[in-house]
Amino acid sequence: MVRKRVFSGVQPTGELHLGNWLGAIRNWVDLQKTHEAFFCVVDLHAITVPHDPNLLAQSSISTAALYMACGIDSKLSSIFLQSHIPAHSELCWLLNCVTPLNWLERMIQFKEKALKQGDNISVGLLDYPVLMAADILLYDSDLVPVGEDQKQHLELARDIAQSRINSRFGKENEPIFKIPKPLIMQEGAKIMSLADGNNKMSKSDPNESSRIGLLDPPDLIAKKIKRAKTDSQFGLEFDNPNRPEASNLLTIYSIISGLGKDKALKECSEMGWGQFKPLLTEATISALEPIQIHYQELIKNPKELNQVLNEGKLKANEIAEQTMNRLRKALGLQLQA
Ligand code: AQP
Repeated sequence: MVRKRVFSGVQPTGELHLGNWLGAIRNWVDLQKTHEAFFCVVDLHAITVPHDPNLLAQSSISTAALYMACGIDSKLSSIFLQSHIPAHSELCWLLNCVTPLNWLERMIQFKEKALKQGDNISVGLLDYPVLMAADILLYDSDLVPVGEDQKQHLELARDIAQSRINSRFGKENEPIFKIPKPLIMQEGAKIMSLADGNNKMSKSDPNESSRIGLLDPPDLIAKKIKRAKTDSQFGLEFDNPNRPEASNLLTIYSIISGLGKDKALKECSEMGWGQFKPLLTEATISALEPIQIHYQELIKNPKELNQVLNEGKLKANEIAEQTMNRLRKALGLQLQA
């Protein structure tokens, strides 16, 4: 039986955090067992905001190593860097030429990030969702596991593929692009900041205490959880809109302890913050320990890491070129003789 294909990625804009793991990578680990999986380090996305070239190079390798440390197996999945496959940029340009500008101007992530950057906004930031559409469409992906925050971008990718390419340039029984579906995992779909339960946990938040990095040492994890915002009420609970921090921290605990929502609620509904925070700290430290140990082994061996990335690149490039040839031909771009 042909396995369905999944594609996803994280941008190497800093050290991966609990949100990236619980909302994305943790789910990839299961998906790779039943799907043909492509997991990309989306470094071209990372330069849509101001960046330091040395840090980006380091962070790209570190992100790939963290994928593996979290359980992405290079025998089951193709792991590669986006910038190593030229078709991402080429497809982005071709899609740019058919994407209405106002579709991009209404993207929530663009509006939020543009607001933070004042008058220093690049065209790349506006174009981020088109590059993401290119990433997904290149690999004829069936499913794209994303967090709730990326759902709007995936809708855009589907609209571009269907109404701007397949309907205009494809034949009825021969669509150029496969139309991907989002795969939103409910549990952990959105992990919020430790400093404000109404904001997403984010790599680019200037407040480092707002997130737990996957490589944070135990004492730092303890410090961050100790400082995490709380409220004056007793007992932990889910989904009370007036208590976003309680819901967020209990969600984190329910996932990383492996207890699930019902058992975690039963255990913590009568607990004060003073009792709950050490419990969450201990569960977080133990959950991250094996990832950190595996990461240290991987990062010491750059030759092996590069080999994994190279194998991933070769496989990804082959599929990407097949898609590009279909599109180039349909758009009237001459294929090389
Ligand atoms: N807080 C989160 N909760 C759940 N899932 C999350 N993801 C990111 N943050 C959370 C999921 O991780 C995947 C990759 O994200 P990304 O780094 O490519 O982009 P992002 O969503 O913009 O992540 P950050 O951390 O907020 O990065 P910056 O600060 O650089 O923009 C996606 O599947 C995303 O849903």
